[in-house]
Amino acid sequence: MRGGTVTAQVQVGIIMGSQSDWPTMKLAAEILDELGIAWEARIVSAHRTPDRLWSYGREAAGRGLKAIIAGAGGAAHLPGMMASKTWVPVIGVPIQTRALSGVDSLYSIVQMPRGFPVATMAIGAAGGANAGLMAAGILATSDPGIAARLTAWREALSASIPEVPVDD
Ligand code: RP5
Repeated sequence: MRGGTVTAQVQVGIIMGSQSDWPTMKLAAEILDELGIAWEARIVSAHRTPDRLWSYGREAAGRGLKAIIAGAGGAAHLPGMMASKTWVPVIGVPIQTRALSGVDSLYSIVQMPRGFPVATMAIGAAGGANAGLMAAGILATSDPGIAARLTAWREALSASIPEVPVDD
């Protein structure tokens, strides 16, 4: 089974509808690794493995997960269905698709009815990375160590941005 720091209590679940989503979803995992947050990754498809989705959602809170990052493309029902099964915050990542460039994924994830929210990120790579940062921010509210590492990460990013543009 794919996971980050195997000795630590997993705090973030990264789920996706297909193996083909992993290149986007692993961008979230890389951020979590940088911030020292233990994660696990699972393929959990709303359409192809609905029973897996149901049991993952039913067990999420009891297993100690503090956030679930859910990525899917096309008819992307996974994040919303997961939000219907658990109160653990669900962060949705719209996968960039070939047919409709991910607008289909975005619209499938973002328009949740009142009562079952999904925190929806940008389409594609930026959304994958930002999902990791969003999960870290949720954990940082109750973990000073993560808060300190996230603050340092953000400061390093700001410091890396040049003030003056140069020719390519
Ligand atoms: C969705 O269908 C997955 O999340 C994926 O983005 C998309 C295509 O899946 P594959 O046909 O590549 O397995 O369920």
